[in-house]
Amino acid sequence: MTTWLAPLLLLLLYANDVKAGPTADNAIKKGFIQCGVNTGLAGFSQPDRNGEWRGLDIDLCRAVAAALFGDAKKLRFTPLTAQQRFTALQSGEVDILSRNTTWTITRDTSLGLNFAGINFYDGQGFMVTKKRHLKSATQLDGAAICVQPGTTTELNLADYFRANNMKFKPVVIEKLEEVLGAYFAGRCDVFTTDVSGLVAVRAARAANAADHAILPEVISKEPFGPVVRHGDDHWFDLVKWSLYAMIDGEELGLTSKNIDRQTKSANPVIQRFVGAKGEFGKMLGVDNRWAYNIIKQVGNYGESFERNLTPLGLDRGLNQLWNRGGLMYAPPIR
Ligand SMILES: N[C@@H](CCC(=O)N[C@@H](CS)C(=O)NCC(=O)O)C(=O)O
Repeated sequence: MTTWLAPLLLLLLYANDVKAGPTADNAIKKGFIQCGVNTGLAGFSQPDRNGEWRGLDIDLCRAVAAALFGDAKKLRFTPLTAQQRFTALQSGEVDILSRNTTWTITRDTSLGLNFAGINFYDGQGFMVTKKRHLKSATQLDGAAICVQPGTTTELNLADYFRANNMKFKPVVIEKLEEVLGAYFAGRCDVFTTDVSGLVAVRAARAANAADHAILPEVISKEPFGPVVRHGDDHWFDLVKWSLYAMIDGEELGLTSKNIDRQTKSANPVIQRFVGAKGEFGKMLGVDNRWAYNIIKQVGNYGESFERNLTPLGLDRGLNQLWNRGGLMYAPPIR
């Protein structure tokens, strides 16, 4: 075969036969996507009174289901502790992990996983009871600190105390219920996790939220994102672009309320987004209305944030769009 023919054939093969990949094929066969989520963290992933899972991380899974099936409901959830989550993904028990999981080089490489983007920028903080009258994390020398294992939290904690030449007594408990129980019962002086987690548990689990203070120090970078296994690039692409569609949708001013009207827009950027122009869905191995379905059924990133996180008192901060002073930035759909 001439040397130029092989790449040409390969290109033709790919151009004509784009699929959503084995994970998607399997999900289609099952009729749903299995989504690994938090066992119960307000704003991110928690069942409501009717047993419906709600939260920013739930919406991400709903977006992928909307893109793949045209139906955001074709989902099942597996609640996972920090320690269980990566094995559940590696073993194929879940198709996607969407659970306040920090993107690190170790997880992205040696665990055999891929982070499909960032859906929340956070950092680690400390919560204490107000009656201790603490003003700063630099006053925590000798403290007993409640922390969950298998987290970046546990590792950053050790780094921070070493770097500041302080000692601490780790109280390491796997289950969220139990670690919080230990903190609220006074078995530790401090509870440490991502600031969003502190805000969520203070709002949703403390007997009296006003009794607890979050100290001003933020000791790490915690970029959270959805995670997939190595080895299925098509699935990786679909998850990545489902998140991007939520962010691009917000940037374009497309909401669950106005998207139907906007399908008639003369703006070519919007025409591409809703699938009126181009074959972007086909390139992903799904329907060309994939992004329309996401916005219609789930909403844009800002809508998801406002529905899930604003009620807890979290502001957009770093999670604002890039053109409004934040870091949320998605590549163009074109
Ligand atoms: N972002 C950190 C920490 C994530 C984490 O698991 N945080 C705890 C504390 S809020 C949690 O979500 N626990 C809930 C559970 O174990 O189900 C990581 O990826 O390691």
